[in-house]
Amino acid sequence: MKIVRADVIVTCPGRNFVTLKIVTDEGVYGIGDATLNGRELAVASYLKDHVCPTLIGRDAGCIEDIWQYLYKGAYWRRGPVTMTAIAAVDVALWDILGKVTGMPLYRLLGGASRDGVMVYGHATGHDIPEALDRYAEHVEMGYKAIRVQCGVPNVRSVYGVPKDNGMYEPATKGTVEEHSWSSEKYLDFVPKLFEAVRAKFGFDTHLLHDVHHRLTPIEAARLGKSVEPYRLFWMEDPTPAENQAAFRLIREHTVTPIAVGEVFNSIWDCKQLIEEQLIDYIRATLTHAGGITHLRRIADFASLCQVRTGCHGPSDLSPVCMGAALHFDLWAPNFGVQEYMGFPEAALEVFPHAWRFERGMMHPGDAPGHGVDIDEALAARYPYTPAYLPVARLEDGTLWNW
Ligand code: EZ4
Ligand code: CO
Repeated sequence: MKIVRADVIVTCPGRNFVTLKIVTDEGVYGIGDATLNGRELAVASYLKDHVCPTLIGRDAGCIEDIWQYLYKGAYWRRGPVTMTAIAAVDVALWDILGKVTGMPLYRLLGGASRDGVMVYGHATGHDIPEALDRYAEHVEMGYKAIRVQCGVPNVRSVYGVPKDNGMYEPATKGTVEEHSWSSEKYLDFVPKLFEAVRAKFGFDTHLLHDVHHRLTPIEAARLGKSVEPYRLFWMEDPTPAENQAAFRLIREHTVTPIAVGEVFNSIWDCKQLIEEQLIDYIRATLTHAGGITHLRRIADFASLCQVRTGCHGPSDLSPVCMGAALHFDLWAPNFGVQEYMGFPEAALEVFPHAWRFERGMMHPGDAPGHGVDIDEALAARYPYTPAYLPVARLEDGTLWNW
C-alpha cells in the first residue's frame, strides 16, 4: 500500500479551504483538511513544497511512523502551520485505512462509546431580543446545547456577531478589518444577556459562551463569578492561554466551567492546564493539533484528569474536519461536546459527506474512512480568494486580542 501521489487542493466555495489528497498504488485515496484561516497558502506551500515529496513511496499504513517522521524529521517542531500540515496527512491516512479495511473511522479507533454526538449551535444577535429569537430557533431544531453571543451596547463590533443578517464568517475577503473593544462595557452587559436567556428558556438547554481571549485573568474571574447563577456549560477562552498558569487565578474565584484550546496545536500547549485541572474542556481540533494520532494522545491525557473534549468546529475548518471529528467524538470516552457551526451551501456540495444531524445530535455515518469526499471538478470552479481575520483595538487604539 504505497503512496504514489499527494496533491493539495485549494478551493473557495463560500470560503477558503485547503485539502490534501493522498493516493495509493492500489488506487485508494484519502483526504485530510489543511485549512488555517487567513493563512491558507502557508500550509498549502508547506505541504506542496516540503511534505508531499517526502511521502511518495512510503507505506500508507504506517500512520504512526509517518506522523513521527513529519514531526521529528522536520527538526522544527510544533506551530500551527507545521501541525496543520501533519494533521492533513494523518487524517488522509486514517481515511485510507478505513477504506481498505471497509470500516468507518470510529470503529478503527475502538468503536462507538455513545449513540450520537451532542453538538452546540450558535445563537447570535445584535441585541438581546434578537439573540433570544435565534436561541428559540435552536431549541426548536432540537439543540441540547447552544452558544450565545450578542452585540454589546456602544461597542462598534463584537466577536461572533455578523455585520448583516447573514451567517457569521470570521474572515473578511480582501481586507483586515479593525474592530473596537471595551472589556468594561462587555463585563457589565453579559450577565444581563444570560439572565434574559435563562428567564425565557429556563435551564433545560446547555448554555455556552465564547469570550474569545478578550479579558485579563482577574476580569475573567469576575465574569465567571458574576454568571454563576445562570449555570453555564462553559465560558470559552476567557483569557489568552500562552501563560497557562494564569488560569490558576480564574479557578480560585469561580466554579463556572472553562473551555480552552482552539488555537492550540500540540499537547504541550495544554499540558499544565490539563494536569493542574485548570480547565474542564479541551478545545484542540484534529486539523490544527496534528490529526487523529495527536488529538487522541491529548484526549487520553485529558481523561486522566477528568478533562473532557469540546472540539472546535467553526465553518473555517472544512467539512472533512467535521466528518473526521464526529468519528473521534463518537469514540472518545471523555467526549464532552462538539461545536457545529454549519457550512455555506456551496461547501457542502464540494464536500459530499456521510454525517447526519438529528435534533441536536450528530452521527458520522458508517461509510468506510471518515465518510467525507471532495468533488474536485466542482472545487476547481471556486478559486482561492484572499481573506483575513480581523484585529481588535481598545477604544484608545491599543492593539488587543481579537
Ligand atoms: O474565531 O475559527 O469558537 N469559535 C471560534 C471561531 C474562531 C475562528 C477563527 O478562525 O472562536 O469562530
Ligand atoms: Co472560540
